[in-house]
Amino acid sequence: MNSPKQHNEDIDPQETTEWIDSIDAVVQRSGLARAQYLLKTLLDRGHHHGVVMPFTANTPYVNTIPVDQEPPFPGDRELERKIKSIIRWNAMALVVRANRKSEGIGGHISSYASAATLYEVGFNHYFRGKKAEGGGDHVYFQGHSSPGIYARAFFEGRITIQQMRNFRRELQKDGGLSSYPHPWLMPDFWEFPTVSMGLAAINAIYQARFNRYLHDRGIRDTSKSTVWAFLGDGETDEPETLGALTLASRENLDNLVFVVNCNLQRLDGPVRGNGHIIQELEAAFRGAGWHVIKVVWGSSWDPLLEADDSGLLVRRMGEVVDGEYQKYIVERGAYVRENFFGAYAELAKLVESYSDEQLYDLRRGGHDPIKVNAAYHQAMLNEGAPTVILAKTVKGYGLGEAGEGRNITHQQKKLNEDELRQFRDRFDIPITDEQLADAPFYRPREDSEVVQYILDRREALGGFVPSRVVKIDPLHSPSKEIFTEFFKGSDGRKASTTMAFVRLLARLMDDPQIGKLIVPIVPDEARTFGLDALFRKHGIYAHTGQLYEPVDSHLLLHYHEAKDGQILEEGITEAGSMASFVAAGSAYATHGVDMIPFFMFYSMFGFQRIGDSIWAAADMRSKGFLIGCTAGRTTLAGEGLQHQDGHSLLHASTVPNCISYDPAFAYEVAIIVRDGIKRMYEKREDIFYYMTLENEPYVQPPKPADCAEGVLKGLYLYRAAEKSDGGPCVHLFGSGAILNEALKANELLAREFGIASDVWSVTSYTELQRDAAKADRWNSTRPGHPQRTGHLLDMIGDDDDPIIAASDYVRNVPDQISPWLAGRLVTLGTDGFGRSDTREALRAFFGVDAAAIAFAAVVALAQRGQLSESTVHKSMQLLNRDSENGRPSGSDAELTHDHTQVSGL
Ligand SMILES: Cc1ncc(C[n+]2csc(CCOP(=O)(O)OP(=O)(O)O)c2C)c(N)n1
Ligand SMILES: [Mg+2]
Repeated sequence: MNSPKQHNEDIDPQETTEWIDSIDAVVQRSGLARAQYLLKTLLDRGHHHGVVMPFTANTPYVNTIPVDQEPPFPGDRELERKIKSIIRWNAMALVVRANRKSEGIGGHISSYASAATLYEVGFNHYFRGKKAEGGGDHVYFQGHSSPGIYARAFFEGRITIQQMRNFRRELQKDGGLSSYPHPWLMPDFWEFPTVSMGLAAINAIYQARFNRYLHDRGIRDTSKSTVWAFLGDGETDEPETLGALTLASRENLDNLVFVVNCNLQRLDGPVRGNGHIIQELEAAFRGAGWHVIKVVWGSSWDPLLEADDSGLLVRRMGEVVDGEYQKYIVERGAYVRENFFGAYAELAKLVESYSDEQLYDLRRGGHDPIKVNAAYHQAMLNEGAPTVILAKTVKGYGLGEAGEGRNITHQQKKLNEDELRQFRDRFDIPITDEQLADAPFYRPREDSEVVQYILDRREALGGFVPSRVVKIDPLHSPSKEIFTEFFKGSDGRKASTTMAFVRLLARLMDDPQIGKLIVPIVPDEARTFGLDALFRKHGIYAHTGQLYEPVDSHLLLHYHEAKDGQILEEGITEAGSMASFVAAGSAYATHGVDMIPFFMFYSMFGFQRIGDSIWAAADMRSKGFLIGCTAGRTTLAGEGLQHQDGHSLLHASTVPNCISYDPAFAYEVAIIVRDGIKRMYEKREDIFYYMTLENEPYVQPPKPADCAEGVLKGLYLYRAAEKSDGGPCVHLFGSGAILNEALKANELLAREFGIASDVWSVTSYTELQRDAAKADRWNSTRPGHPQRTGHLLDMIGDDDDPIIAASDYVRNVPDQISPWLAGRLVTLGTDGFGRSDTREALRAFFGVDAAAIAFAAVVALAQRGQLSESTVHKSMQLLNRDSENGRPSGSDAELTHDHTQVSGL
């Protein structure tokens, strides 16, 4: 009945024409709404008769906004064209000059060349600066279009010529310009680090949602702010780009606009040579509930489309694949005539009166300010859904032979004199033939019409964009009592560090000063961590409020959503949760308000899964606490290798402004959180915290006196050795839940072998290592001066007793400190894959339990000649060690990795 053949073939053209005439007449007489109603009714009727329409989320391959609905252009087109041309030139010169000076320094010409109109219409008419009502817009610039953004700032007079000369050479004396947007390297300029593809998209979505959250909670009026994200079409292949689209529509984020620059190319070649990236994206975005505006064709196509009565031109537009469209740019007009229009006699006739040159000049929509403005204008009016603008452009626009539309264009860094001449002529840049070879920067005089125009526009729109402004008073830390409660210990009751932390969080949220600034974020694991206790009191944020009665409403701790809810329960998306963390943790800069995010996640699915997003948070100088829960390879029993994290602390050590801790006890957690709030929000350090928490319940001891400094610096003596004169002695380092194993080992060693041991809690090997390395650097340039030691040496000094360091993490974590120790460091860790079993079995298996620690201590002392061979043999029997490999007797020998606990056996 409904074979595809029947869909496509017109078996009765006269009947077809009658139907078309009818709908035309309805549109003319009664308008679009009536036409929509009739068509919908017809479709329903057809459905009733069994006419199944093939599903399509696509509209024809033409502009979404009809010509007669385009608003008048709001600016001076001629002046704006001149400005844009100069910016194009300077952006190109920026890269060309940098690469002449220093071969291989890189930079990109062709991306901005394709996006110039998209940005310039935004700069002149839409992007609102920080002085605008409500604090302005948040604009995510495509990272490698930075040359164009610098060129504009140079035009605006806020980047010097010296900086322009040092593009990508930041280490020069007079400063330079960072390759890509970066709030550390250019802290007054860039707000959002974007160049890791895909992250701008997801971060922009959650930024827009966070703006709503601030509004709904009465913290900031963000009703006037728009979040703009400029993305590449190739970039949409990243899962992060499209992965959170439905959140944006579900939350009705009409404060969000994506602009996808569809130049049909990525780095190596076409994005969808055999298809249509614009159509593919249209379907994805429409399907996800976004408002889609396609900007495919420039105004020069309007008369042709107007004359296309039969719809054949539109059909042809949809037939030609992207790879072929790319070819039309590289070939000349005759090729376009023959291959595009020539496919149908009717189309060939349509352009009979056009010269080849005119055909070649038929522009794409993304290069036409009128079309781009119409799209932005509509995006601003659109309500109830986010908008995406899919703009068709040409990669390397204006580069001509040097790379316009060519596959190599992404890598083009240099132009010869001829190519520069072509560029100059095409954009009418007032640079003489003599100056040309030098590719000089050009800035019109301050009092020129163009400079005044652009400055006036920016003034009217609330100041320059991008600009990063941090204007905030230090926050007063919450009262000490909130924390000291945790110093008392759990009075014989067992509690995990996670339970202690959640109680601390609840207390902080009740604090009159900072309570409302706290943003608990969780990806569907609130119950696992005990965070559900906060649901009822603080509410889960939902813009719509709760539209249903929860099934557990009769329970005290019921699921409770509210418009002013404080908790961000993000569902199963660590990437989305991290994007919320970034938005909250950078609110001090983006909104001038301190928000304190606590993002609690399964530690395995943190650094390992979303490490790049964490790096972006670091780039963005975000503050807050990442809390790796259910941490530790052996402490999370039963879950097996995908869940058991034994390495996140190693990952964390690589992020320069991330302070990481592996606390053992509740009081350590409280000390760390207190200091974190103080350092980040009172002393205004741009750092953030990573803290591992476990779910093993044990008695939480009271805080020993004077340990706070050691907790924060990474190491303190928890239990001093009971030394007998001349008797053997070791240091036992323990972290997190494994500190308890070290304490048990301490007793075992004393009882069975007469070995005294100091037990130290090591809260952070990374902080110890950083501190020691810093002291080394300081000392290296001050020979003959009193040398600095750092906390590790202050504590251990030149004591050469062996150190047995056990943690629930890979051995590389404690190994970080080995260069500074006089005594032998024996590290016990959880290298290799995890497996599911009880804690006891896992700790024995990996060799991080009390027996393994004690055995390692005996062996280390024997190797120094402080114990006899017979003691080693005794310990092997007593501690149940296999004589083959020192591991527990009878344990699985088929290991993927060698977990031998004590090297040198
Ligand atoms: C995650 C990530 N992978 C790879 C790159 C390297 N890279 C930089 S630009 C680019 C091509 C971009 O193509 P597209 O998104 O279409 O942008 P265009 O330059 O065409 O505007 C690539 C692969 C990157 N920046 N980030
Ligand atoms: Mg592209």
